Amino acid sequence: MTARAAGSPASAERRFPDGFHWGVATSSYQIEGAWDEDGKGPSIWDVFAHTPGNIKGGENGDVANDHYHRYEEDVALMRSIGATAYRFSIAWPRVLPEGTGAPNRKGLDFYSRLVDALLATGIEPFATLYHWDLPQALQDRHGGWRSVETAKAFAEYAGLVAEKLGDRVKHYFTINEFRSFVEGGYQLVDVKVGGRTLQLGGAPGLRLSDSELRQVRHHAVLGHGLAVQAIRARGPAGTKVGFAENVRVAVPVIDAPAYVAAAEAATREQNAGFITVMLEGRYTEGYLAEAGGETPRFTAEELATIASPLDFVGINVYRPGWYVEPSDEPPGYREVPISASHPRMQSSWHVLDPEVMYWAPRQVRSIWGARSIFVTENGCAASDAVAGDGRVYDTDRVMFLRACLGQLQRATSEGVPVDGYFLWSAQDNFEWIDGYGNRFGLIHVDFETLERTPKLSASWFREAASRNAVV
Ligand code: PNW
Repeated sequence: MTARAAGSPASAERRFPDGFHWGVATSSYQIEGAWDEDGKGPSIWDVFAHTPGNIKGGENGDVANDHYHRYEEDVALMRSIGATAYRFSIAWPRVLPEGTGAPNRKGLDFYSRLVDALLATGIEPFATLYHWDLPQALQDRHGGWRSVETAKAFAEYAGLVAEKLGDRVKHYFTINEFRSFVEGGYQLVDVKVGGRTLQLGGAPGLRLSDSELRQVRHHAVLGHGLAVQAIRARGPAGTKVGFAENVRVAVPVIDAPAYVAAAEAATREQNAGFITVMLEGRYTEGYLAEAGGETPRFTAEELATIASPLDFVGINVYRPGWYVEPSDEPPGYREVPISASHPRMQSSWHVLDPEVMYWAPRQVRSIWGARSIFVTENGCAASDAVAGDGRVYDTDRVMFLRACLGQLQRATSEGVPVDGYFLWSAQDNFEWIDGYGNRFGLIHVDFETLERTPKLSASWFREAASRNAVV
């Protein structure tokens, strides 16, 4: 037995593979501000947030973190907390104010300067092309993703960005969370909480039928496929592309073969309109049977486009989709209800189970044979506040990250090909309809003064990134 010096790391360090990316993530509308500066056109989120009653406290992203003007400070902060990669999104209406047509040079310049600042400090840029802020012009002209015209416009825009930034940005995610913006934006739901009715969802705030919704989903995945082709056609050779989807993962209640198989079948079916069709090029029989023939309307050629080959699969992983057990009845699995006392994190939807971070990438490989996977988001909201000594003690987030990354490391140690992890989020920011109350950042932001303060979790992240291990 060899003795260890007191305080030195355990010899059996839970390390990640060499070259693993330690990233942080944000999105344009949630941090940039400058909503109508330098020729930017309005997005559906500008319009939605400016409509009274849509956002908690009447808040909006007009200023947000003012990242548009403070990006240099923010890049330096990311560096100081040990990030080696940064996933940011590009605001489509900043680049193309009308959605199509003549590019806005000042908008493109902003992203060009951001990318230069990242590369100068040794942070690899990963750009998301659509994180929900559709140009309002396309909503007005075509009804947004209700029309195939928006899918075609998206490909135009994606190709343009790959052409302009492709000399420096080598990794693109087409669309962030198809499920969230389609289900939330095109089919608002009412939830009764304590006698009050809350609207859950987001821009553009429509209430379509299930049948119409299936067509919107189809246009979204088609837009992804067309964008992949446009990026390959117009970006430099070697440009890499994938999507970033909030995969709904069925977690087996028991780690036994019949449960694991039931969970895989459930995950494949429950993602039929999104990941499954993008990776398989077909809608499942279950999905089409449920649809009853009316929608989605599609051609074989469209399915081939939707399933254009990808370089990696990006998954946002926050919570278990649901728990399942095997069943003798079709479809061979049964959902197990989540108990009322199940632990949660601060967001109303955030059921806690770190093991989903093991099952999600494992299933993406076992169901679809993915050869490169990125966790494009993971994190939690917490009731962070600056203490009297000026520090932010987010012990719950430290616990959450250690547990989740422990499960991710378990997956990589079994050979699941995960090439990087992006923590949501680099900074506290505008959390959609929840406004600024739900803080997800490693860096605290005072939304009065816009002062940034790294939290305890940022120290944890820096240590983990520098050791490439769970700490
Ligand atoms: C993601 N859920 O949304 C988005 O990509 C981010 O913009 C957002 O700020 C972040 O996660 C935190 O909410 C989600 O219900 C929305 O499990 C809903 C869920 C997960 C993520």
